[in-house]
Amino acid sequence: MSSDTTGLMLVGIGGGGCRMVAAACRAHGEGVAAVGFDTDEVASRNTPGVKVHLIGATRLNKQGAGGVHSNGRLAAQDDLPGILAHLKDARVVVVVACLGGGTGGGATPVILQALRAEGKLTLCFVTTPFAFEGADRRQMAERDRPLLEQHADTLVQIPLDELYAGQEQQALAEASREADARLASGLCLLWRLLLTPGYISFDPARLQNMIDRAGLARFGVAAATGADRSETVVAALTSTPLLRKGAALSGARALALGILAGADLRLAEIGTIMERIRAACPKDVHIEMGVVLDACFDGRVELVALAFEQWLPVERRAGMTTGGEYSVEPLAKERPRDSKLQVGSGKFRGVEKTVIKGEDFDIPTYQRLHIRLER
Ligand SMILES: Nc1nc2c(ncn2[C@@H]2O[C@H](COP(=O)(O)OP(=O)(O)OP(=O)(O)O)[C@@H](O)[C@H]2O)c(=O)[nH]1
Ligand SMILES: [Mg+2]
Repeated sequence: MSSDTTGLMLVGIGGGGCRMVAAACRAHGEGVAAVGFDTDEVASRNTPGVKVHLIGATRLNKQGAGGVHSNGRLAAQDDLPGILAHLKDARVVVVVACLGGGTGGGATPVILQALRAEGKLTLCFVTTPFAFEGADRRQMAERDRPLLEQHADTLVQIPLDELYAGQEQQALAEASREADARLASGLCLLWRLLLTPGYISFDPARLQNMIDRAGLARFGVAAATGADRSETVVAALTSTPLLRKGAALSGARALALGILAGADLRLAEIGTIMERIRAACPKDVHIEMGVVLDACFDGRVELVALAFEQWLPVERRAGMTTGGEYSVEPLAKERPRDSKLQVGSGKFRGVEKTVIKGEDFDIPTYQRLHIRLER
């Protein structure tokens, strides 16, 4: 579906990213402008709910990036014009990818960088691998993170270990279904908040303004029913593993909060929710809130929150474009790019090298850091 009326687009990259976007679309029903990109033809056919386009097909024979970061990057670079054509009507692109694989980790920074160059804003959700997936995948994810921070306007990192916290004794299939459903329903709630004309609205333009001034963020959702639902829903939100870790609310510089409820939501309940949310945040936090009333939420209250760790003053943004003299420590995404365009050799011939602070990130970590591998 096209984004031309809303300016919003949801994009999955790689196998996990596309599956999550598909799950969010299925949870929402009609009306989500969404698309996916993957290198793996078999996986791309297994995402009911979203159309997934193959990238890097000539280079990778439609077989996936095989966990190799440079394959994902090259696939995105090969097919960048086609990728951007699918996103041409969007002003704000919400990107979802799972780090640890080659496509999500390699293609996502390339696509984010190109979207920024086209003047679009990006809100990027990435999961990082489970501890049990091993050190290699974790290191790959850690390697991807600086590039994502550099190219996304707002980056939300979701460690899978935190998403699954408390579910360790559950069967893997069941736990993963539940956790994916939770993430998908979070994205779906965000979409409802943005697209349903609310009494107090939080529209795509507001989100656009927030992600333009923010950097890193955390994401959480919570639901409650019953007489004390306005108290319990805030308690549930503040104790959700994704928002509890790193004291996300108590350290937030800005907060986007959506309250989604049925027609039975009382004014006093909104008051209680906001009072408790403010109490959980620093005094000078900037809060943007929206309320959506929809019959599908009858009897319950749901909260969706994006807690921003950074919040730039508007003047600073203006100063950035006019070369202003502000002395605030630059955020990762504003730092002068010290990655340089360099031409690779061999199978990387003609392709942009990833050089950050003089280090060539195309060289495997163990070689760059001179780590001896056990055999
Ligand atoms: N929550 C969740 N995580 C997933 C899912 N599939 C994969 N992951 C995670 O995502 C990481 C990357 O896997 P994929 O998304 O399949 O990798 P990819 O981006 O397709 O890359 P290649 O397969 O190498 O082309 C894994 O290490 C897992 O941590 C999923 O369905 N749900
Ligand atoms: Mg894959």
